[in-house]
Amino acid sequence: MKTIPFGFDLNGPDFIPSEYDNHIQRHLTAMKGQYLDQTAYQQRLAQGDDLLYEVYELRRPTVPGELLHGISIVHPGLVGDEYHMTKGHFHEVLETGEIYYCLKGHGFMVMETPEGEWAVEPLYPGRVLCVLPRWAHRSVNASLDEDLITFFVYPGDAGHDYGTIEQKGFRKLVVQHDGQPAIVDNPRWAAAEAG
Ligand code: PAN
Ligand code: ZN
Repeated sequence: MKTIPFGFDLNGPDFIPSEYDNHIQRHLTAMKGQYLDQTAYQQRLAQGDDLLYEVYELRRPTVPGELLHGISIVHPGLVGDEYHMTKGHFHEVLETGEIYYCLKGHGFMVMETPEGEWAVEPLYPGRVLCVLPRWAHRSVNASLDEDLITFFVYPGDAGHDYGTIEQKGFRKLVVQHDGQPAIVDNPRWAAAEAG
C-alpha cells in the first residue's frame, strides 16, 4: 500500500484503472437468491456461471480519514426481466455516505434506508451521485448492450453489511417492461416486512 500521495489514470473506452490492488469478479452464483425470478435464474445458471460485474479497488487502510475508491463495472443483461445489478449493501457504519461518478453506460442507483424510505436515481456519463449516510445502495445496468461503469469513493471505516439486503432484497426492482426500464415494488421485500 502506498505511503506517499499517488495518482492513476482512468480512461475510456474500458476505464480499467492503470493501477489497482484488488479485482473482484462477481458471477451469477454470487447472486443466488437476489433476483426475483428464481426459475429464470436457474435457467441462466444452467447455461453457465456468467460474470455479471467487476470491481477494481485501490486498497487503503480501513480507518476513518482514509478514502476507499475504485471502479465498478456492471455488464449488461437480464435475469428474467430484471437487469444485471450489484448485490447492494448498507455500510456497516451506517452513518457513512459514498460518492459515485458515472463514466459510461446507463442505469440507476437503487437506494433505501432502514426506516423504509427509498430513492432511485439515474446514472449516465458525467452524472455524480451522492449516496447519503444510512442509505443502502445497488447499481443497476439498464442497458442491454453497454457496460455501466462508475467511480466510487467512501470512508475507510465504512465496512459493508450485505446480510440485510440478502434477506429482503431492496424495496424496489428495476425491470424491463415493454423494452423500457421500469421501477416496480419487490414482492419479496413486502413479504419479509409482513414477517
Ligand atoms: C462499491 C460497491 C461495488 C460493488 O464499491 O462495493 O459497486 O457492489 P457490491 O459491494 O454491492 O457488490 C461500494 O458501494 N462500496 O461501498
Ligand atoms: Zn457502498
